Amino acid sequence: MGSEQPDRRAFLKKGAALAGGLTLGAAEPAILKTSASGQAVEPQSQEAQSQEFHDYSDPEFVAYGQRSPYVNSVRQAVNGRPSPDEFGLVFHIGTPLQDQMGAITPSALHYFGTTRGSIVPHIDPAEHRLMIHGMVDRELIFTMDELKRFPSVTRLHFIECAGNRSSSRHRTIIESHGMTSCAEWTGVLLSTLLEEAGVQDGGDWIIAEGIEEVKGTSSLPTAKAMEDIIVAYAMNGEPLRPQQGFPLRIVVPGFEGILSVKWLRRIKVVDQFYMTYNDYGHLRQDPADAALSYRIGPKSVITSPSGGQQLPGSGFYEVRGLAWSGSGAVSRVEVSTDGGDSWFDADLRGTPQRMAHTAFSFNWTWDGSETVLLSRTIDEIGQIQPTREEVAEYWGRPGVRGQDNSIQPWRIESDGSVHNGIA
Ligand SMILES: Nc1nc2c(c(=O)[nH]1)N[C@H]1C(S)=C(S)[C@@H](COP(=O)(O)O)O[C@H]1N2
Ligand SMILES: [Mo]
Repeated sequence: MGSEQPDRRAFLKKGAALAGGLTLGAAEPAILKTSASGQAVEPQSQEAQSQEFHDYSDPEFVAYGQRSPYVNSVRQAVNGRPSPDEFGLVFHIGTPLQDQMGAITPSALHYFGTTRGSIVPHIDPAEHRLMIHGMVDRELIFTMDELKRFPSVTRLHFIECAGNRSSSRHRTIIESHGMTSCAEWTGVLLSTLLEEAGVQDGGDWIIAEGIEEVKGTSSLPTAKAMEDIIVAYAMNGEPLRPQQGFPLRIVVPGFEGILSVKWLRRIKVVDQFYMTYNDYGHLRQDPADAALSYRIGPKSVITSPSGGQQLPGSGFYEVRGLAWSGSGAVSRVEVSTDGGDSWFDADLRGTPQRMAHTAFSFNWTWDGSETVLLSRTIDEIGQIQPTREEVAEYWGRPGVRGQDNSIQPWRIESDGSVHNGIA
């Protein structure tokens, strides 16, 4: 190792010089000095700054990688109120979207949504079973190993809580949009398992059940199950995280997050929609239009600059954001840097995937005067992300009922501070 050290030192010095060069005129280092809540991030201790190498004696160093102590982006409890049960825990924990680069949310930063507070069942995968029963020719019970023997798929999909909404009270993007994340999910298509079981005539709905005391249970149309629901055991290249449903969950692409049942233990094929705990207040009972109310509308948000950040001064900025739709792939994203008077196409990163976050960017030179930044998504079936006014008109009253996929305004003041632009 001794012979390696001089090389590494030389490299680190070069790296430092490069980073120093980039800070001139670039917005990012200054922006990153504030956390999502707008509070200054604690400066590194002298000791941490002088340490050039990590502690090689720590077995974790070899066993599992950790992020740099200088990287301190964290999730945050959103949605305020605790669960109304004996646990009294937080409902949802939001992703720090303001720091995200690209479409994939790191697993450790994936938002965490629960229906009754942040309890996480401890499940031994060797003991775990998935049962498929009800209106099927063959009732089946699978072990995790058996599930992994089926042909699998790996797909990028976002999950978004239907409660993800913006209001004038929200100061940061974690509060307004943090209840959506995007991961690469691996698992068996539910259609594969249902074909194995043989769905009987009239088995038009399924009920998916999770393992915890208050069951995370959802009704879903069998047609959606046959289309693209994944029974997932892995995310971002490794087993699911416990908070994301270890060892097994469904991912229901494009539908409200509450339907992506975690800690999955049972799927029952049934003849009709059943009102479950999860479904209450979320779905319409009329099967003819119920499925429509499941889908997340075309949506986007500028992640940087966003509320609580601070621009160091006028000049060049790369405006960055995420766009998605519950009805397919994003086909276009438009950005306005003048409060909506003019709109320009943003650059999309990579090939947009269906029901997945797509990263976008837009080159912008800020003249230093107060302005409002906006973005809007147009999806593959031609849907356009609405303004807040359009959404309010739809609901026939101010504010947003139901899902909120409205355009998020970020107001830049002449001092460079960035604020929620909702009046
Ligand atoms: N079993 C079970 N599944 C569940 C929940 C739950 O509490 N229990 N919460 C739901 C809600 S409200 C959301 S928004 C998504 C969040 O998924 P995530 O925590 O992986 O982001 O999971 C859904 N699936
Ligand atoms: Mo949720």
